[in-house]
Amino acid sequence: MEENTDEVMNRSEYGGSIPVDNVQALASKDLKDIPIRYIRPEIESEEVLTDESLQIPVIDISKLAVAGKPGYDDELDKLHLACKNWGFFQLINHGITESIDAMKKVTEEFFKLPLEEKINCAQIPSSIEGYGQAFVVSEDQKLDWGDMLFILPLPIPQRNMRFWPQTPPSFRTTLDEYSKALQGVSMELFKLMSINLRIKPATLSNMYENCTQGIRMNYYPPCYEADKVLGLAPHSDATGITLLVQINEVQGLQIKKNSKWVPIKPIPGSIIVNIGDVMEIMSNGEYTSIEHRAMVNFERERISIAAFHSPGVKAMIGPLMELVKDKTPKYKTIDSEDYVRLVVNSKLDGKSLIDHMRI
Ligand SMILES: O=C(O)CCC(=O)C(=O)O
Repeated sequence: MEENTDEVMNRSEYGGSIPVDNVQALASKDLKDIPIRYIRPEIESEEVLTDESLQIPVIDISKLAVAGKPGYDDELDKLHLACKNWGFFQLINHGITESIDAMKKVTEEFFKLPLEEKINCAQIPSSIEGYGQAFVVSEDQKLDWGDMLFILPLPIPQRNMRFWPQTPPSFRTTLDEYSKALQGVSMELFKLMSINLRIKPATLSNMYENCTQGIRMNYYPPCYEADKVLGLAPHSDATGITLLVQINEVQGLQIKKNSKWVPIKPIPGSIIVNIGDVMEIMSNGEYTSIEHRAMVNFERERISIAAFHSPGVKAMIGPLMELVKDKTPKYKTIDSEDYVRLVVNSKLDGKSLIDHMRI
């Protein structure tokens, strides 16, 4: 697990987040009132669907292992429709249960550590990695009811080990293993998406082979005003695809469908996959990134682990040439570094980032 300090310095030029209070510590105090910066009056007027029959598609990736086998074509179609119409699906039979379980365990242990230990991995000015909060870009911005540990495990030569916890002792090897396992699953998904988008399989795999992978471990403490705060503000992911798992059965993820919030019920052991803005842009809008948010529980903590996969730093972010040969591009093309700068310096705000890219 080596690191290359030159590259790490380049990464830290992207900018960071303004430091704010640790929410886990705040929540452990006997608060009389939740500070106003966490209160989101808009939540009250937004409709949340309670009809549990509306759920994201479930994709069984074991049916997609060998082309032509019974069930293959149907599952491939299902995947295409999930990417087009939902931008979200649950992936089952992915074969990496052991890595996920191990990662869940060390993440839970990390957040249980006293604050003095966790801040050994704290964010530093101008860096997007570390323990703290992300996307705080102004002093009067509303804040999320949650803390996070964000690490960029890939590409390996650019790892910055100062942000990798040393407690619990197996954290680093577990994250290393988890990162590889998830990269494997995402490459499989890119291969299948290439078939569905009718582009050369090498187009996406070349772009994502040396991908930038960010893993964000989100900790949402319980809140006695859980109906007035947000664990994570509404946003679409700025990246290619995201693979998300949650540690316990406490629900919190909601996605926006037809202007209403739909609570997601994760299937135990599944991975929730979503299309990010980069994939929407590259597919010239054929696939859609979807706004989602994380709610907080009144009594119980919630922990989720999101793994974001973006093309390598040399890639251009724009519609794939193969898809706009005979069509008008709907999005601009910019280089990866400018795109990352745009992401890091924006607050989470629905799909506003992709609006900057729309032509
Ligand atoms: O906690 C969740 O379920 C959502 C996490 C998420 O959207 C993110 O980390 O970007």
